[in-house]
Parts: sequence; C-alpha cells; structure tokens
Amino acid sequence: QYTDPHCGGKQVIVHLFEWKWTDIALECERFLSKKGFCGVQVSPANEHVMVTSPPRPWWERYQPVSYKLQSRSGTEAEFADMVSRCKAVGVRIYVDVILNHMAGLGRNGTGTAGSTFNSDLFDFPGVPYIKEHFNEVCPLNSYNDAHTIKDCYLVGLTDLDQNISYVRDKIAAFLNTLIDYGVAGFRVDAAKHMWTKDIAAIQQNVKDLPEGGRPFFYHEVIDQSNGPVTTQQYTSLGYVTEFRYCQKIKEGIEGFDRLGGVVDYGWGMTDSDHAFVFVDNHDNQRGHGGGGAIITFEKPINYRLAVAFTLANDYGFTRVMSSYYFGENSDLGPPHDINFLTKDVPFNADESCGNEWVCEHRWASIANMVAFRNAVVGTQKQNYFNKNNQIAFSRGNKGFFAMSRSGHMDETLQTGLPAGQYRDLINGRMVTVGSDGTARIQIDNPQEPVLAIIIGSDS
Ligand code: LM2
Ligand code: CA
Repeated sequence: QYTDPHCGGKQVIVHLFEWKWTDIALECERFLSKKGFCGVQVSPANEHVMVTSPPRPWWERYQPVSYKLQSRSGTEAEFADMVSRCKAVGVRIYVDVILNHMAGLGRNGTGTAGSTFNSDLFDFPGVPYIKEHFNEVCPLNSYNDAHTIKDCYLVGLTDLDQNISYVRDKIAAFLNTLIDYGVAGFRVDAAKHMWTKDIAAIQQNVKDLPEGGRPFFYHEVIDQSNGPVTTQQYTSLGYVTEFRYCQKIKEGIEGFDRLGGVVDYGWGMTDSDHAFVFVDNHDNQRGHGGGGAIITFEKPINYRLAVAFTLANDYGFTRVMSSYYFGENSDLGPPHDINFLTKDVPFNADESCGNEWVCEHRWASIANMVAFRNAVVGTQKQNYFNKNNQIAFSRGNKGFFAMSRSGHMDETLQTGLPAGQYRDLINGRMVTVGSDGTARIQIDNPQEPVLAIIIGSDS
C-alpha cells in the first residue's frame, strides 16, 4: 500500500530543493529523464508565510497559510506545466506537504498567494481554518511521550487537529488537487507529529492516480531509536524516512571497515521495503531536523563516495539531495535577486550549475549511479571486497561496483558478470570481464573515485 512510486520501476528520486517550477520542468526534459531518475521531490507548493527577519529564510515554506498553489517556486499554472512536462518524459513529481500545522504563533499578515492570516487568532481564511480546528496550545518540550510529540506545538507552529473530519477533508482535498495535476505522491512533513490513525484516515480519502493505483507516500519520521515514536509504526502508510542511515553512512565513509554494517537492523532500522534512504536532507545538511554528524556537499569526495555506495546497494528506496550553497548561514533562502525572487539554475560549460546552486545530482559519481541502481534492482550483493580503503561488490549477474577513497585502485576481482566488454558508467573506461568472471578493476580519478558497470553497457 502506498509504496509504488509509479515511475516504471525506476529507483531514485532527487530533491530539487527550492528550485522554481520552470527550472524543474527544464531539468526533467534535459537531464533527469536521460539519466533514469524516477522523479523529483519539490519544495512545498502551497501558500506560505513570507518571513522578514531573518530575510526570507528557506524555512518560511514550512509555515503554511493556505492550500492555494502559489509559492516561492512559482504559480499554479507553472506548477501544472512542470508536472505535465516532467510526466511526459517519464519523470514524476512528489510534493512536500505540510499537514501537521499552519504558520507559527506570533505571525500574521499576507501569504504568498495573497491570503491574510493571523496565527494568534487561529485564523486562516484562505482554507478556511478557525480556532476549533487546532489543538490546545502546549509547548512541544518533551520527546518522551507520544501525546506531547503529536498534540503540542512543534517550535510554536499552530498544530492542526487531524482527528476532526473537517480538517481531514481539507487536507485530502488539497492532496486530491495535486493528484488531479498529475503528481505521483507526497513527502509528508512532520509525520512524526501526527497520529498514524489520522494519517491513515486522510490517505483513505485521497483518490487513485488518474492512471490507476494508490499515490506514493513517504513519511518524515525522525527516529534515532530513542523515543516512543518509531518508523515501524508508519510502515502500513508507505515508506518512512530512515535518519539512522545518515549517521551510519557517515561512520562508514569515514572508516571503510564499517561500510559492510551500514544497514544494521540490530539498531532498529526500517525494513528495506519501507525504508526511505538518503545521505543527507535539506534539514540535517544545515543542522536542522535531526542535524548533527552528516556528510554533505561540503566534503565533495566523501559525499560522492557516500551517495555512490548508497545507490550501489540494495537498501530501501533512495533520494538524492540537490542543494544551494549557504555557507555558515543555516537560515539562508535560495539564491535570489534583490527582490528575493529565486534565481534561475544556469549551467557552466562543464555542465555544472551556476548562481550558487550546487547540483550534486549532476556530479558524475552520483548522476551515473542512477542507471546502476535501476539496472541491478532485485539482485543480491555478492563478491564483497574491502581492502586498503577500497570497496567493491557485484549485484547478481547484472552489475559490479567499486570505489576507492584515494581515487586509485588496481585489483583483479570477481565481477559476477558474463564475459565481455563493459564501459564504466562514471569515468568511461572499458573493463574486460574474462570467461572466469574476473576483471582488472582500475580507478584513477580522485575527484570521481567510483567505477560501475552493468550488463548492456558494452559499447
Ligand atoms: C520538520 N520535522 O518534522 C523538520 O525537520 C523541521 O526542520 C521543520 O522546521 C518542521 N518539520 C516544520 O515543518 C523548519 C525549520 C524550523 C522552522 C520551521 C518553521 O527547521 O527552524 O522554525 O521549519 O518555519 C522557524 C524558526 C523557529 C520558530 C518557528 C515558528 O526557526 O525559531 O519557532 O519558525 O515561528 C519559534
Ligand atoms: Ca501535531
């Protein structure tokens, strides 16, 4: 239930954090479709507050004002155009939806679609919501009991009561509007802070996709094995974010010996059919939501190793992060002009992005591993090799992967593949697999220290 992303069996989505709808449509057409991406997680599409202090932070989009589809990323018409253009090239859109709360206490004014609101009066006429639709005010000051986590005010955000059928209906109508436009699913923000019975009731009110099937859902639950709310409580509702993986992959990349144990069910990690897996996300890369010890684009070599290893593996359903530079300012919004209009994503001669957009999803060791993950789905990991900060393994008889911390490797290894010539997806060098399945595996690029071959890549 709710676990099919509806993208023809493809295995990787990318979060184009804070991109404009017009740029996402172009990226679907010129890049994501060609690299085999399943889809895009987009930033919240609905009306949100405009925070002036600090000036227009990214997190203003996590304070809804209404469900009108006009946001910092663009208009409703631009949203509709993006969804259909991406869908036309086989790339689906997954919308980040905020169903737990509206804007924070103390805020009032006008949202991005022109709706007025006043949080202290619990007045959101753009929906409309009034006081009776919210939980009683209480601070979310303890993570030891589920009632406080779910019914109190997360950082002072006005907490909706999803037990009320009117609230459920408004939320379901919002999701159904998005489905009508052709989106394939949803990232549910702050799912940890809602009761699973309420989420289940909302999901039951959501329609099938026009092409048939239930929408894809993945729920944001930060579970570090230290509280009463667990990822496992959510698996009947779809995929669930696996934040323990972010920490485990960091430990593994910093000490290659530990990479074999990255997925440690002993530590309570979610089963592979429900684990939503990522190296970092827009929160923890900047010290918000479960932030801390995380690998990000700031350490590009380690980051490429971490994402490539994740995509080579068989655990969960994967999301790749695509960021903008923010330096020391964890509040900083997306690259913008003097009027706070988000900048376009331009490209340099080498295909890297300009205007302060990082575009990790275009880095060779990341972008080209998407095809690997798609090709090897369902196969076993075999022939595991781990020596001198080098890792390699095969995926059934479909693919073989290697990476090296130093950027250099020269080993003859069992690939599990039929004899033949294969082209490395990352650096383009040919690899010859002999009749006994072994091949000389060479890596010689400290910037993109990864090699991956799949059956059918022989040309
Ligand atoms: C999440 N998890 O359930 C994210 O992990 C978390 O990062 C989100 O907060 C949260 N959901 C709400 O969607 C982000 C951001 C916060 C920010 C909120 C609301 O990480 O810093 O809080 O969005 O915009 C901001 C201020 C905070 C203030 C609050 C309410 O940083 O100081 O609290 O607004 O006005 C008084
Ligand atoms: Ca709540």
